[in-house]
Amino acid sequence: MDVETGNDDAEKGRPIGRRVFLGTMGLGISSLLWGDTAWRAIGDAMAPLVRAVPAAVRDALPSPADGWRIYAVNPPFPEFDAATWRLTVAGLVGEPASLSLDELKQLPRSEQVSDFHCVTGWSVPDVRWTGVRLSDLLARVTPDARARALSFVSLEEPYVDTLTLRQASLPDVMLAYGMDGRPLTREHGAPVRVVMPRMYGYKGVKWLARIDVTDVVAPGYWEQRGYDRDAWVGRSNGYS
Ligand SMILES: Nc1nc2c(c(=O)[nH]1)N[C@H]1C(S)=C(S)[C@@H](COP(=O)(O)O)O[C@H]1N2
Ligand SMILES: [Mo]
Repeated sequence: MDVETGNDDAEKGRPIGRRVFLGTMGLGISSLLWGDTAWRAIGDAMAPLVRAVPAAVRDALPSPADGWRIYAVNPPFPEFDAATWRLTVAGLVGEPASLSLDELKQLPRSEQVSDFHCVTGWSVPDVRWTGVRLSDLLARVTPDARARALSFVSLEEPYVDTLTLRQASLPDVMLAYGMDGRPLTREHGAPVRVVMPRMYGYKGVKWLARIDVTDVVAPGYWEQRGYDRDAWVGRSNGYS
């Protein structure tokens, strides 16, 4: 296993030649290599999402000045109710869990500053995330020997995405309940979203409801539509 990326042989999504080639080019140049056509095609693929947001919701969006674009596949955004919300962790684990937000916050608190990149080309630098390292949560549920992947299921159906167990165990993978010093807002996925800074934003499931621990990697929402499963920033182009 390559510790820096979490890859191992079984998890390589692409021929090694291309991966190494793009990997050495870095984000800026590999973006150029995409060329206009590929870039536009990806932009167009996500444009309907933005148009699908009802006017009332769109008006509530934060100013574009902060760099974020708010995405949802099935607006309006799910409503978070602290009295009923639970994060369920189930599947191939020794100890399934069902945690309230307060219980989740009792797990070791972690904070990091990282850049956020959407595969369509926009980024937000220096986002300060507060939450729980996924590895700390996994330690609590103890995945069993067959466990290989995690499916992150959103309250917003049918949004889902996955990480392999190795990827999920990288130290900067978090479940975030705070952003830039404030509780995570509804449009950004309250109460909790997945944060995987080394991969494109579509891996970061908002309005998280459940984590299924599985023995196979089930394709996520955008992966079912042709985007790379291993969405390493600068080393995946969004197409498989
Ligand atoms: N539930 C859900 N999570 C989601 C998405 C979505 O449409 N629904 N979009 C993803 C994509 S493609 C990106 S780039 C980020 C955008 O985060 P933001 O809406 O907080 O800006 O959310 C990710 N998580
Ligand atoms: Mo995205």
